[in-house]
Amino acid sequence: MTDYTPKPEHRFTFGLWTVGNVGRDPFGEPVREPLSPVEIVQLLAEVGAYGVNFHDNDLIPIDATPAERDKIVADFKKALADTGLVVPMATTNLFTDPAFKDGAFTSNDPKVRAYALQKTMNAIDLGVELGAKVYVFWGGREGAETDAAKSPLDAIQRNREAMNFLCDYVIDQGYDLKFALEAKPNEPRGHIYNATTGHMLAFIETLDHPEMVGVNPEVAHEQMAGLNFLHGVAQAWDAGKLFHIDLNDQVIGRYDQDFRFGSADIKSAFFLVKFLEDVGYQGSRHFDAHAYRTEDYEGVKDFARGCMRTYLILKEKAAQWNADPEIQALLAEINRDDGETDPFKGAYTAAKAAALRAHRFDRKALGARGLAYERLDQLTIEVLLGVR
Ligand code: GCO
Ligand code: MN
Ligand code: MN
Repeated sequence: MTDYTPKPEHRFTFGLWTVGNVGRDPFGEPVREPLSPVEIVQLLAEVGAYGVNFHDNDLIPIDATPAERDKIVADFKKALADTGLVVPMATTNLFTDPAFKDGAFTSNDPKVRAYALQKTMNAIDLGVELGAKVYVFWGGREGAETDAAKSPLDAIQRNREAMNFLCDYVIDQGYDLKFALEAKPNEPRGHIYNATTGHMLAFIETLDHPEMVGVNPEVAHEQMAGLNFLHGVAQAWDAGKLFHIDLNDQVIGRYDQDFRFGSADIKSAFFLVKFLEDVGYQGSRHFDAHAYRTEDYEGVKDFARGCMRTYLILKEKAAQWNADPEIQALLAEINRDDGETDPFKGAYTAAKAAALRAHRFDRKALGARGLAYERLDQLTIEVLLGVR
């Protein structure tokens, strides 16, 4: 058995808001006493995390005075230095305050839009001060319950203006910082603009500085909508845009459950880990999830340890899958190529097109061939169930 101890090279991070979640939900009061940011850093160090991420107001209350801010930042920096934890990512809370009830960058009120920009500039400064290299934008309130209230075209345009403004702000400050846009289809709004990672990837190409902007896909956000998360991640990777990733789990079609990574759909989690490891993704493995509401802080530690341990077990399973001779033989057979199509391969030429048109295919044989995907999938399940 391998060692499943989390190490810095695994890049496991958690948000202050994740292990610090006190279990409030729309139907019930908190079930855990709040921890201070310093206590959360200590908890994360105890379970073996590499980094801690935060929203501006996870660290500094929205009404803090400058003196209070300075004290909180100093205490937090000391906790980081004492534990060795780092801050790879930061973000802005643009959803809790009632000012953002109709969105931040997409609000109909120009004062709210300007306030959102100001709040984000301050939060970027804070993130950079603490070492963040990735800045996440999750527009939880950037949406609508009724399209009577706002044209989606206005929303797209306002969002673009905000991103362009903030990219230029970062360039102007000389910060070494990239943006990662996080999509979600709904919750807390009835509908959220740029609902999926695919929407975000298309939107990014319309910005003034697309090279600075990538995505932060989240497992639960695509699965809520019944989508295949891995396919969105692969598209982001292919586009060179996988700047960050939010790992958690979710039953398809439910509310945003934020379950422990790998706890609901182990097979999807396996193919996701296998993909990230196979392609050599170097970014944070950020667990944007929280413990069940049934838990005390010992349970929160079980939750956090479980996220990392499951990731490492699945990483080991992925290596086993890649090394399994029977699986590899099936893959070789699936991808068999007898060279028949070599004359037409690659980029178009008129000669290739003519040769392709003249070629006679054995269509019946193509359709008759069994692909053995049942066998392959069963072998995958047996790797996962630990019987191979
Ligand atoms: C959610 C989101 C958030 C964001 C966070 C960082 O569904 O609430 O996933 O947790 O990831 O705001 O931007
Ligand atoms: Mn989420
Ligand atoms: Mn998230």
